[in-house]
Amino acid sequence: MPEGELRGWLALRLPQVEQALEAALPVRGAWPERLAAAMRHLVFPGGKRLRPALALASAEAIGADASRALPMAVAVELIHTYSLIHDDLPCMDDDALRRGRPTTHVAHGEAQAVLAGDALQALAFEVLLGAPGVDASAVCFATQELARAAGPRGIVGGQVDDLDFDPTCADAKSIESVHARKTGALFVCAVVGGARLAGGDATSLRRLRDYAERLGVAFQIADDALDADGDDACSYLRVAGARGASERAEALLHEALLALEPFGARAEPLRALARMGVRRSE
Ligand code: GRG
Repeated sequence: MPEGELRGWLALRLPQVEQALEAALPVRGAWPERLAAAMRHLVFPGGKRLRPALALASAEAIGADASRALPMAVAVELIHTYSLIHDDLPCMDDDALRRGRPTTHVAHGEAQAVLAGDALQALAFEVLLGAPGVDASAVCFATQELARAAGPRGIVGGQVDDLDFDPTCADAKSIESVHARKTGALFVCAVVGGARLAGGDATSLRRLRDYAERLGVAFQIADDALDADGDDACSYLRVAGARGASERAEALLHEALLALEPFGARAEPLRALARMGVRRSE
C-alpha cells in the first residue's frame, strides 16, 4: 500500500477513534471540569495516532472489522498520552512544549498534570474493561496486555532504566532493551490486544507480536535519528552512528514485515504503517 493510499485508509478510520476518544473524555462529565480540561489538553488534537491505527489495522489483518479493536485503540492512546504528560513534568524531562503547544503542566499546573496523567491511565482500563460485545476472555487478555505494557515490565520500567542510563557503558543490547519497554510495549499491546478483541487466534497473535516487537524498537531508533539535539544518553546513534542506526532500523523493519507474510493482502495497512513509522522525516 503506497503512502497516499495509507493516508486515505487513515482518513476513513481515524474519525472513529476521535469520536470514541471524545465519548471517553467529555468536556463535562462525572468528574471536575478542571480535571477534564487537563486530561483533554494533550489528547486533542493529539499526535499521529499511530498506536490506535495499529490496533485497527491489526484487526483488519485477521479479517475482522477495524471497529472491533476500537476499545484497544482508545486505551493505548490514553496510556500513551498519560506517559507523555508525566514525561514532560519538571521532575522528568521538564519540557515546556509538546507537539508545538504548551505542555500540560505549563497550561494547567503541575498538580493537575500529575492528576490528569493518573486519571487517563485509570480511564484507559475502564474503557477496555467496558468494551461492548466482546467475550470476557478476550477483554481479560487485552487488559493484561495493557497492564504489562503500562507497568514495571513496560513503559515505567523502561523509563526508569532510561533515566538511570549510563552512556559510558551504552551498548546496542541495553539500548534496544529500553526501547522495547519504553516504546515497543505499547505497540505490542495495540497490535496484539487489538487483534485479540477482534477474535484473533493464538498463531495470528504470535506473528503479530513478532511484528510489533520489531516495529517498536525500529520506530524508537528512527526517533533517535530524528532527535535534533542527538544528546540523549540512551540513543542508538551513540553506539552505531547515524548510518548504523538507519541500517538497524531497516533490518528490524524487514523482520517485522516478514512476520506479516502469512496474512497476505489484509496486512497491507500494517505494512504501510510500519514503513511510515520507521522512514518518517518528522
Ligand atoms: C513517565 C510513565 C512514564 C513513562 C514515560 C513513553 C515515555 C515513557 C516517555 C515519552 C517520551 C518518549 C521519547 C517516548 C518514547 C516513545 C515515543 C517515540 C513517543 C512519541 O510517540 P509518537 O511519535 O508521538 O507516536 P505522537 O505525538 O505522534 O503521539
